[in-house]
Amino acid sequence: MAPIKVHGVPLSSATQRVLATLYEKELEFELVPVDMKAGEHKKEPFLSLNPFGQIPAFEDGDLKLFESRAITKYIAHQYADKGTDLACGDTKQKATIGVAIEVEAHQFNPAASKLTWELTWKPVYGMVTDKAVVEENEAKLAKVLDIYEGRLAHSKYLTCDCFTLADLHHLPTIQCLLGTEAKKLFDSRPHVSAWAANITARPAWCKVLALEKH
Ligand SMILES: N[C@@H](CCC(=O)N[C@@H](CS)C(=O)NCC(=O)O)C(=O)O
Repeated sequence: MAPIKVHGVPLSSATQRVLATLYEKELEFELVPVDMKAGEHKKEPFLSLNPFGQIPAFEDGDLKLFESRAITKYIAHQYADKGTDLACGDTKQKATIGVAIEVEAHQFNPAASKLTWELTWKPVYGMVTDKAVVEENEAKLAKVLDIYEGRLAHSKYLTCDCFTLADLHHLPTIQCLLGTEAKKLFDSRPHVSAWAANITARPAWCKVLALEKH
């Protein structure tokens, strides 16, 4: 049996971040489904894996982790010699990747995830989209994407000409936003648009999307 276990569901953006990393690294793993409708993530034994009751949770032998971005960093470093090098370069390059990872988590993701909730998930649950929230977060996301547009004019990916964890962490929310009216924010910025098209076409990411259909 594969020593790596991911507890989560293929539709969860945070779970997708971890699955994309495992596929990039060409690692074998077991996806252990969590029945969220039954509240399995709020009860034992799941709470022993993540006391905050959120997916994904991760096990590699006796190591147990949660928080998707911490999990991806562990995988990238522990399995550095496997598959795609997601943390490429020297210490200074790695520090730059670290900055871009923080920017995704603290600048891009707050606005992007509010938009995915308003534009994708609320309609799925029969709830009404709040236009004021959409407007506010589109403006916030536009500012971040302006900065990305400037960076991507100089390199193919966010930190250099290699695809790294900094790019990968954006995949779940970008994929979702490209199917909404917020796509216009990407389309209107040529470098951002090319980057988004490039990273969402990666074979590892396509494998994550294929899991949703099962
Ligand atoms: N910062 C966490 C966020 C995890 C998260 O928000 N997971 C969602 C699914 S994508 C969840 O478990 N939601 C249910 C809940 O919060 O009760 C991570 O990156 O792992």
